[in-house]
Amino acid sequence: MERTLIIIKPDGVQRGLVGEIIRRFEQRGLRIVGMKFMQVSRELAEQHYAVHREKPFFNSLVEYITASPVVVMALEGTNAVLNARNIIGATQPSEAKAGTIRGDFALEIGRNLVHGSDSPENGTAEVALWFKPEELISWQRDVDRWIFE
Ligand code: IDP
Ligand code: MG
Repeated sequence: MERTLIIIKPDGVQRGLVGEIIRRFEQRGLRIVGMKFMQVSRELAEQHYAVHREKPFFNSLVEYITASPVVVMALEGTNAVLNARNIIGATQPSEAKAGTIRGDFALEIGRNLVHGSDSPENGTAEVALWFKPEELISWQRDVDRWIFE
């Protein structure tokens, strides 16, 4: 089943939005297969955002994600990547629709609360970057047959 990596960034943790953000993914039906609270190292941040290395905002992005602890989740489900990105909303919060996390709680692109993988391939790669195999649990929920057809 498709997997996506979700990070509740430092602003989400500092603002006390961890429960609210997890709730939105959970109520949609995505299944948690990994979750942890951690301080991100500069090395991991640079690896995770390697695609943005040449961008002018790269340094501030690394500063942002390493500034304070984060909550990282691996979620699984039907079209997990796309469905999670729809829950998160547009990268620029002023373009994010009401009802999305960024549309409801964020104002600025450099304080946009949540990361979500942008393709199934990156979902797989990012889950492998952030989680050791033994930190991921393959399991079934009794309700799965009422969420996954
Ligand atoms: P995404 O998080 O919606 O996938 P990306 O384009 O992958 O967006 O960018 C990664 C993160 O880098 C964004 O979530 C945002 O925090 C930050 N970022 C992206 N573009 C800019 C920018 O133009 N200025 C400042 N920060 C940016
Ligand atoms: Mg991205």
